[in-house]
Amino acid sequence: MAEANGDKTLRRIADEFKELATVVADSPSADLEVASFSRACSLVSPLFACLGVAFKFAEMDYVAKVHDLADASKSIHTLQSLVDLDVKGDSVRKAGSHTRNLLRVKRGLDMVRVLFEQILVTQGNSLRDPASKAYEQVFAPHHGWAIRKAVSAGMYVLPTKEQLLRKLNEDEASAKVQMQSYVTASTPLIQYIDKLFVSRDLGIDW
Ligand code: 1PW
Repeated sequence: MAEANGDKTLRRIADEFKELATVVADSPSADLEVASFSRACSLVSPLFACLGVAFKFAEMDYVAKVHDLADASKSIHTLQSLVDLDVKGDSVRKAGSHTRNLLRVKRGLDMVRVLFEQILVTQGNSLRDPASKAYEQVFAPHHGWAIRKAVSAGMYVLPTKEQLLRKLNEDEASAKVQMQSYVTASTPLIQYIDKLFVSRDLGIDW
């Protein structure tokens, strides 16, 4: 049983995102701390690692950007002020800006959300359809030909669902509960971040 094991990656992810969802549930103007956001995001990194060597680059990119947000949290308290500082400095879209990294990290969270959603409704042991759908929906529109090509090659060397669950120390039933819980909690959080951008006319399609 997964419960008997010390490693509860999925449970921790689900719990932290539930926390964040309650913070943003009240209002779109609620303050969300950069520190708690980046801490929750860092829990998702091992998931990318579990998807196999093909997603090493995705993992490295995600980890670096979450790390940048964690670093920013030392001097910037909320996500609102993080975005507003870049607006003031005219650096929203600049490579490496906190706001730009936030948008990329949000896409990582969204991709995991769609991935889980698809795993929950897909029969069988292959992750290829769930992962392809998640990538197509969230990242593909923003990636050039070379990256899309590399990712689609990576889809052929994904672990099976069974292998993924084993790495996560979950059985089918416990994984379902935690995945559904992440899907439910991450939805309002992702909407909240989108609103941070849209309400300032920054766009989210870049
Ligand atoms: C569930 C399994 C499926 C798919 C995972 C695919 C994730 C694909 C992400 C690959 C990203 C690695 C290459 C880096 C791309 C960067 O150019 C790009 N980053 C992202 C996350 O799109 C933009 O980053 P930048 O220019 O703002 O530093």
